Amino acid sequence: MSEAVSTDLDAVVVGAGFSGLYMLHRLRDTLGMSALVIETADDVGGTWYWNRYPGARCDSESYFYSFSDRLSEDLLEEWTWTERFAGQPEILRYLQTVAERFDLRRDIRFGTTVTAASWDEDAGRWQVDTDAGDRLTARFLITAVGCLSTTNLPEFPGRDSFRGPTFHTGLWPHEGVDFTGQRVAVIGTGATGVQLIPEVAEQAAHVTVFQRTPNYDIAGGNHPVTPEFDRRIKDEYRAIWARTRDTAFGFPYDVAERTALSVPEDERREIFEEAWAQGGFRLGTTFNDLLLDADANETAAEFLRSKIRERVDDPEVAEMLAPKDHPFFTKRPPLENGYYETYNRENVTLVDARRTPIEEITPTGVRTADGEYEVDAIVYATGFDAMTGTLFRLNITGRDGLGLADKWAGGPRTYLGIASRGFPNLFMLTGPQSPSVLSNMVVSIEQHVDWVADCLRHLREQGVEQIEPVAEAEDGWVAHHDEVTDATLLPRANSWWVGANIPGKHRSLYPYVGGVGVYRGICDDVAAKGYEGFALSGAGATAAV
Ligand code: NA7
Repeated sequence: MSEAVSTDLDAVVVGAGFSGLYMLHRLRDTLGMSALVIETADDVGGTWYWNRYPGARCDSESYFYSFSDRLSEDLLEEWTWTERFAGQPEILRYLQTVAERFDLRRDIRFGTTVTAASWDEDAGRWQVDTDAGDRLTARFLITAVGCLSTTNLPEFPGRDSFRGPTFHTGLWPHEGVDFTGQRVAVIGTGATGVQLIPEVAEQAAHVTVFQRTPNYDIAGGNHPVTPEFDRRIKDEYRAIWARTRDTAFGFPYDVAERTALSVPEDERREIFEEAWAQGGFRLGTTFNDLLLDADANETAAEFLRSKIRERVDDPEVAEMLAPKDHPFFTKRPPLENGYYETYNRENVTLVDARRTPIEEITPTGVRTADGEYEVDAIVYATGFDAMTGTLFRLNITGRDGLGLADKWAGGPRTYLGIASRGFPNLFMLTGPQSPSVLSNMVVSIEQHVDWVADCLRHLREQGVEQIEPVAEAEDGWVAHHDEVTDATLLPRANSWWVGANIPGKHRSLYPYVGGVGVYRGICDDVAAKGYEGFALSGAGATAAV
């Protein structure tokens, strides 16, 4: 924690990950505004600062999980990714490079956490308090807190009685952990567990994995980037970015224009095999109805189950790993590199924590209905209170003392997933009801930051002091969001996308599934119409729609 400051600014930004860094650059260097970023960590990186567990890797390909030419053409040319899917240390180095290159750190207050943010109606400003005793005021409050930054540590009875070390993957020690010779319990088999388990199994004496829900893990197909590939990508970057901005998920490839059941079974299998061989999320783009039609979805689900059965030696273990209780892609499918083969090792045991749930953590291990598993260390790969967890921890209070958490007790209510009525001059980058985690995050981050920057420029040019969604626009967006959601299979699974992993959390789809290209079109249209759906007020305001 550093010395307390009291400052009046154009904008306070919360968070110094991808979105906070790019937002600061646009505010300060493009718009010439005064801005300060508040960041809990002692350096930049956000998600990539905290998630240092063994095997931590991005599931989007590195060449498009990076800032586009909108930030810097030179950086695109100079930076070379070493792997198809970059590991955490490399992404962190990339973000540190961005911070250095644009001299961003001087306007970031590290080691400081926002404790409250309140709208001061009389002053027309946000008042932001921090745990360092700062009292900042700013016209605009911009949250750049990421979607997966508040960890979920389940309240198992006896959890704190365990005598050995415990770790959460999202708060991994910087110095690393040596599991050599240890018996390790890993709880959780989401995208994180699937990356971590093979790495820990290489080192530990024994790993016991507690799996509550098996996932449809897809082959990652990670490999080093060749100089030829790197050159080709750099030569094609303009076209690549153009495509990412237009497709459904922000990846530079389209969803095929055919339904799964419109092709004969053997041909369908070939299509799945080909996508499987390419690795990554391409499997989800093979047919255009996998997320819409249960029968179509089942063809992909069964293909993935067959892959598990091919790779896992023990048929009983293979059946435990094969998901049957939810459609494919209704929970985020992890990408795996050798995950299933890990269960062929002598030193790995899989426990079905659905059939025999974890009853308690004891001083010496994990107890299920079947008995106690004695271990030396416990790794919680149990995920996050996604999308709203961190926003609520900011204790945001808007007009008339309205708390954001109170307003959203029955689920998020936003306009475009970026603003909420009752909270003037607040922008939430990759907020709930925007594409965010249902897309290539960096493409969605850039789109949000650019949209906010353009909006702030417009407000300045028009002499507008306050911007806030009107009720009809917000109601309309929530209704549209729900309609798009209900047309898909996504509500059918107990995923963190619907908040099902957090006891008591309102159940609704948190990210927007209408598509990155469609969403961008809607946002651009709103801007082109003078920020339709927002009330603009203050000296010189010209529109209130
Ligand atoms: P996830 O995907 O939320 O996975 C958490 C895992 O922990 C998942 O297998 C959960 O089972 C399991 N879990 C959570 N609570 C419990 C309890 N109480 N008992 C047993 N098992 C439990 O988090 P990740 O960190 O893996 O990934 C988050 C995102 O990061 C990922 O989707 C990517 O977008 C990047 P469940 O499935 O809920 O039955």
